This record gives sequence, C-alpha cells and structure tokens, in this order.
Amino acid sequence: MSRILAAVDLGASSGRVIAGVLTDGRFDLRETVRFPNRPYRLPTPQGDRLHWGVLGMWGSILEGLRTAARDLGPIESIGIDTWAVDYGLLDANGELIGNPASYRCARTRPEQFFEAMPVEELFELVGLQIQPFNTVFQLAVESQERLQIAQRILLMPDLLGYWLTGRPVAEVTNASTTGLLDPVTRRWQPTVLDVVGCQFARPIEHLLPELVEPGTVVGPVIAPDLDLHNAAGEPTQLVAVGTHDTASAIVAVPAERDDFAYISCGTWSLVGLELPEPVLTPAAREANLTNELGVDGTVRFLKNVMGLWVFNECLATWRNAGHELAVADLVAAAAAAEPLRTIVDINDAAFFPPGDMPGRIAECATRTGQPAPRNEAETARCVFDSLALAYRQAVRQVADVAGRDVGVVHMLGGGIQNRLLCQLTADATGLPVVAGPVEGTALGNLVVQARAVGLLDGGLSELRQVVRASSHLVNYTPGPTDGCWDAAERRVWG
Ligand code: LFR
Repeated sequence: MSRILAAVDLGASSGRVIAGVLTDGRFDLRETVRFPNRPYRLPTPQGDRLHWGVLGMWGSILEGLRTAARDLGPIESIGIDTWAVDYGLLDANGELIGNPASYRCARTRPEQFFEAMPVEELFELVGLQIQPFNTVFQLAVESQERLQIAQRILLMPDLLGYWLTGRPVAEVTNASTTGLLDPVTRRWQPTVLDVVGCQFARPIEHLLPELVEPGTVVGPVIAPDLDLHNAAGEPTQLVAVGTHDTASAIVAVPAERDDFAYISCGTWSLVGLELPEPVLTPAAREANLTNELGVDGTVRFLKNVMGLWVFNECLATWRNAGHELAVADLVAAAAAAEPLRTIVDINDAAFFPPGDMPGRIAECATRTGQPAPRNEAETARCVFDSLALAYRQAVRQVADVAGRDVGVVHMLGGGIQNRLLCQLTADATGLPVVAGPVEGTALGNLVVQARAVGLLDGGLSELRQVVRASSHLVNYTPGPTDGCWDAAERRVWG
C-alpha cells in the first residue's frame, strides 16, 4: 500500500511543497505548489533592510498541503526544510515580532563581534565559516527594542513548525548554522551565548528552544485552516527532518562508496565531505571551511560557494531590461562560447547582494585585466566556468584539510539540470561526476520523515538506497584539459 508524506522545501529563491508517494521502498514525487521567494527591500532611517514575506510563504505552504491531501489522500507526516541562519523573534504572547530579516541584508558587523571574541576562538568553539550573515552576527545587531520583548528565537523551519504544531524546538542541523552551537557536543555553546546574550533582557538560554536531533517527531499538526490526518485516521505528524535544506540534500547523496565529495547546487553551491566529526583546526579556519551538523550524527565539512545565485541575478537583470531569455537556450549558447575566456572569483563579496550581476562581472573582468564578456552567452559561460573553478578549489581544500581522498563527486539539486555545469565540474576537478537527484533536498527530507514514522528503517546507507531507487542519475567523465584549469586557477588566485 502506498503512503503519502509531504516535504515543505523553502529556498531563498523559491519554495515548494512536494508530496512523496512511498511504494515498495521508492518515492514518486508530486509538486503541489511552487512559489517565488525573494527578500523585500524596505527603507528605514538606518538604510534599506531586506525582509522575508513569511506570511505569504505560510499561505502557500497551507495551499500546497491542502492540495496534496485533496489530490493524493491522507498525509502521514510533514517535514520542513529551509535555507539556514534566519530567524523570527516571538514575544510573551507567542506572536512574531516584525518580519524576519533576510541574510542578504547588509546590516551585520562581524568585526565588532570579534572585539568581544577573537575570530580564532569563535571558530574553535563553533567551527563555522565566517559569513557576515551567521545568526550570531545578526543577533549582535538586533534592535534593543526587539530584544527587550523577545521571549523566543526560532529559526525559519522551527518557526513554521511552531505554527503547525504549537511546539517550539530547535532542530540541530539548522541550529549548527547559527554560530551558537558546539559541533562536538551538539549542544548550545555557553561561552558564545555569554557574549551574544549580554544584550538580551532575559538569559539567552531561556529564549533558545529545546534542541532536537533530525528524525524527532515534533507532534501532531493542529494549525487552523488545515484538517490533516494519516491513513489510520490519526493526526498528521510534523517530523523535524534535517531542517537545514543542505542537511536534507546531503542525506540524498546516492553514494555507493565512502570516498565521495558532494556539491549541492541551488541558490548556493555547498561543496564538501561527510565526516564523523568536525575539523576545528587553524587550517580549516584559514581556508574558510565550515562544520555543519548532519543527520545521524554526521558532520558536513564544506565550503559555501556563491552558486547559481549569480546566474539567476544575471537572468533577472536581463529580463528586467526586456530580454526574455530561456535558460536552456542560454546554457546552449554558453556551451558554444569560448571556454575560460573570462573567469572571476565567484566568491567575491561583490556578488553577494542582489543586483546587476552582469555589470559586476564586467567590472571584475576589467579590474583583473581580462576581456569583459560581450554578450549574455559569454557572461553565462563566465559564471559556469568560474563556478566549476571554485568547485575544483573547494573539493581540493576540504580533502586536503580533512586528510581524505576523493574518488567521485556527487552533484545534486536543481542546478544539475545544467549539463554544461556538470561536465565543466568533471573537467575542472578531474573526477567522475554522478549527477542526481534533481530533487535531492525533498527526497532527503522525505526519507528521514518516513523513517521517523516507521515506514522505513536503517541508517544513512539504507535511506540512500531508497533515494537511488527513486532517482535518475547521470554520469559525467572528465575530459582532457591540457592544464587549462591550472592556468585558470593561477589567473584568479595567483
Ligand atoms: C542553502 C543554504 C546554505 C546556507 C545559505 C544561507 O540554501 O541553506 O547552506 O549557508 O543557504 O542560509
């Protein structure tokens, strides 16, 4: 008999509800709603602020869940995953205080934080790549008014889960992206809490909810405007999956051998290894690598690479200027363009805020003595070549710093529909690439739910078997490159 589970998967560019129909150890996926997601820019006397439209997302999620129940039948469970680091604050009545800020809002001041706690110490304690948007830096610049009345901090998926069930929790994979968690004990880090908490009216420990590991059943779904039940007529359960989207994606790496690296390709590209414990060495900090917690006690040792965000912002710029471009045509034109003509450091901070990416790429080309791309195809080729180069560097860095060999690269997520990018990744890394599944995050979310409610069992390798049975995988073999990627690397990083 088939069972239906629902994955709510919110990315920084789009959100979806995907129903998974589980039959004989494999999932069929049906998307029941998809909606665009973007931060909204609002003016304040202190400068523009970027906010998420969280109630709009909530409305779309309810619509997707109701459609799943209406079209497919009773829903066993729901799991929510979202991008990391962003949060809502609740007041004493359990009400949301204002619109959650977007991590792309340039409001944080990490250097000020380092006056209270040196960067070396922070890394040793929490093991995170220093990114201006880490929750710890966002909390450090929260307004005093909000902090005076805040009674709870809930990360995005935990906030939505609280609205579904009434139970506040902090699921550890996402909590590990805050900069407040000790990646060894998987508990809140007291020394960092002391530093951040001094500005709160109440001890910050009281604002942080109970930590739960992924796979915990949070409770029955009781939200108004939803009337859900499972096949036995009991209430549908919310499961805390790997609520960080990247954690769910990595569950779905269809690996058959241990020496794999992964690249989760979405708005960001997350390039790394799955390890049994964090790497907290100075070498890891100097390479700006991160230790995020994964499902079943694992650690994701990885690098954030700027990702398809840069390409998507290029597309938005061209479309705003009236050029209606189909992605497939653009990728085909990029494939025919001259390889490695212009390459940029795709992780340059210039590419982080939303805006005119083609202009910034041209500026960067001129600044580094390279020819600026002359058209959309050359700009797109520059982005894809630059991404592949950054993947190559990141795969080598994580392998070197962790002291591991890598024999295969697994790419997954929406970005792998770009076959040019997959082939360039094989060429640049010199490693075989296995691409798939496209719906990695949703599948990773679904298998963890299914195990939590007793529909699957086993460890990560058994869950990955279900992912393999549910996916279409494509192999890419590295082509001959004549040292062109070495030369490209020297052009970018010297
Ligand atoms: C990917 C992701 C990354 C995180 C970034 C910001 O969607 O979750 O893992 O670093 O978004 O939250």
